[in-house]
Amino acid sequence: EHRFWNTQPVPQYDEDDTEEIGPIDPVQSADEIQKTPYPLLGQFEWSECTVEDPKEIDEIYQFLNNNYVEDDDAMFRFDYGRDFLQWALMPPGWRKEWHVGVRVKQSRKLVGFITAIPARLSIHGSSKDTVEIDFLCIHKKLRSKRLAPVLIKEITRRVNLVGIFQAVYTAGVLLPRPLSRCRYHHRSLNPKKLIKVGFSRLAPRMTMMRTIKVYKLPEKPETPGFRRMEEKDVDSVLELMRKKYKDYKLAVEFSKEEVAHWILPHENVVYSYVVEDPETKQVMDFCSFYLLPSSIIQNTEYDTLSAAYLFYYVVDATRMEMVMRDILIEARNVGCDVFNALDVMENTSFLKDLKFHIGDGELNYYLYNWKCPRMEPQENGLVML
Ligand code: YNC
Ligand code: MG
Repeated sequence: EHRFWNTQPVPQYDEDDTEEIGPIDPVQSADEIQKTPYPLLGQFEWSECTVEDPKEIDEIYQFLNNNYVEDDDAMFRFDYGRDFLQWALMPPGWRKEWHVGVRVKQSRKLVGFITAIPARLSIHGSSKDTVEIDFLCIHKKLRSKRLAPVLIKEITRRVNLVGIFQAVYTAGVLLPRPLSRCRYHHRSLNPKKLIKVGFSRLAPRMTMMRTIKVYKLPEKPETPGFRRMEEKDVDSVLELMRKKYKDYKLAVEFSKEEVAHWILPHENVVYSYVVEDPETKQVMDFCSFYLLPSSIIQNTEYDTLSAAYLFYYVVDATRMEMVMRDILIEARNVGCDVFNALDVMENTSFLKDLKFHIGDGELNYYLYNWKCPRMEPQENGLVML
């Protein structure tokens, strides 16, 4: 029943789980790869987006703000900001030809979008140059016309042209075939607002006052040596990540430039902290979250839900709960209503004690053109935006 995905180099549902690791389709030589873009229906054309241009990023922002991912009940829609999108789409090694738009020829209106960024991954212990695919979106009025497969084939062609044949992507929908199936967990920071907008419900036999008390957090972080990450910490964070992330079956292998890009604090986008040994001043731990609000689709009182998402971290097990409580505090202090975390990495070791509740949102991880054994969420060290 997957007219498109059944034709693609991905494991199919009826295939046995494999112990084998490797590509599904053989590597193609440069002259085997089609040089011209896939054809689009007459009224549409391909358009490379200039994301560093304030006008174009605003256009992409508006397009995604109106058409991108919603929850199943259509109550909330992701509201990736302009600064966030520029950060997400321009990491070291980014390429303009991988910011693919579809426009209506006559009006120049943006109606489709898909992106790739380069990422070196470690998959079951071996390194691989891949891309991360994200922000696939088609205008609401053009849905179910089989346009998505054309966008996917076109980005694949553009990535293949530079000699990359594997990709990683995540989606809420179930497709052939997830490498790992993860779940979101949510920690209320502003329970009153979350209840008012229908994100959460008052538990049976609980009053609003008691609920607020349950989720109350200290005023400021309490781990000795906890502070914001600075430029001088990049080498230490890189070192911590290199040691830790090789233990996961799926992880990014960041360069120093990538640590600086992805982890250094960036107002309204990404927030990162280190724990410094109070005596030696050595960086012992780091942790980070990114900010991704959602539009509240129909509420007269509020139009935005402010959410933090747990991003990368390396924290010694003995300090895990304390450091994670501290970043909840930081997120609350920058105005977040809720803190979200997947069940990946070591997250399940603190989710319960820190009063996270399991959500109904699922996040499936997929690899394109790579067969390998499936993995449990806690074996997964990759966080996508
Ligand atoms: C999805 N999210 O199953 P079959 S996540 C992949 N990812 O194909 P049509 C998807 N495929 O089942 P529509 C998908 N959603 O018949 C649907 N599909 O084989 C498949 N929503 O196409 C679907 N953004 O054009 C079906 O559907 C085929 O008009 C149907 O368009 C889909 O960014 C979509 O959720 C999602 O904007 C664009 O609904 C549209 O409905 C929409 O008739 C709201 O499409 C926003 C939204 C998706 C967020 C994301 C990751 C995308 C990964 C794409 C796959 C990348 C593969 C690797 C490529 C590089 C390889 C190298 C090297
Ligand atoms: Mg379509």
